[in-house]
Amino acid sequence: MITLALSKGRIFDETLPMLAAAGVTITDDAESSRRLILDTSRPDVRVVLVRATDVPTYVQQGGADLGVAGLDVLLEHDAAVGVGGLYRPLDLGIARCRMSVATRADFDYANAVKQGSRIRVATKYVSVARDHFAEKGVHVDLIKLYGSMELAPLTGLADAIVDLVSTGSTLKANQLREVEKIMDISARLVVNQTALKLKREPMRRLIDAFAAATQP
Ligand code: PRT
Ligand code: MG
Repeated sequence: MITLALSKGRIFDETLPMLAAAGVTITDDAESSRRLILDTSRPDVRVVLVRATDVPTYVQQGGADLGVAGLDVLLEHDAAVGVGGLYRPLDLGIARCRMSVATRADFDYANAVKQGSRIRVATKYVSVARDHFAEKGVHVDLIKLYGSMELAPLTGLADAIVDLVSTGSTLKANQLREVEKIMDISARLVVNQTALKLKREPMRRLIDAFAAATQP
């Protein structure tokens, strides 16, 4: 049995066509059923639904043989617990977005950076943010949040946020503006190293099928 960990939402939706290209279709209705283990058209492949941030943990600890997770999630996971046991062989090119710095329109970010001021930055991505500002030599006080980052500059909790941006409409709706792109983000296929050794052939075939379906 090969177990693939996915998270509900855009990762699941965008992985489905890639799985289909690999000859794997999900026979359970993921949206309507409350099942967390989904059967597929292949008796030797199943899908488990976990929180996006739990995908690396499942794969690393062997709860799943492979999984699909955003680079944002993987980088934070790596910083917290390390990469041991986890292969990250493939950029799937799906769930694309960018990680950026955003501020209120009345906050002069460029000037604050130039002046060497301390900037209060709220984010879920503390590790990526810390590395980014350290590299730029910008002094920051990082404030860890678990969601709704846009609220932080609006309430005076922070001067800036580091968050994912796709269309930009969430920032716009909250009168924030993107002032700096940190990196491009897309989803990666991560693989448990031990599973790859023990189930080499079927795992390789599935990974190769993902590779063939990857968007350039
Ligand atoms: O929602 P939940 O708390 O369960 O988990 P999650 O937010 O981690 O999962 P999900 O499904 O929202 O995101 C899974 C992965 O999709 C992320 O880890 C990213 O790698 C990727 N991805 C791609 C995105 C976006 N695009 C995205 N736009 N993840 C989140 N967003 C959010 C962003 O945080 C912001 O709130 O969408 C909003 C911005 O979108 P625009 O289009 O308004 O700019
Ligand atoms: Mg979300």
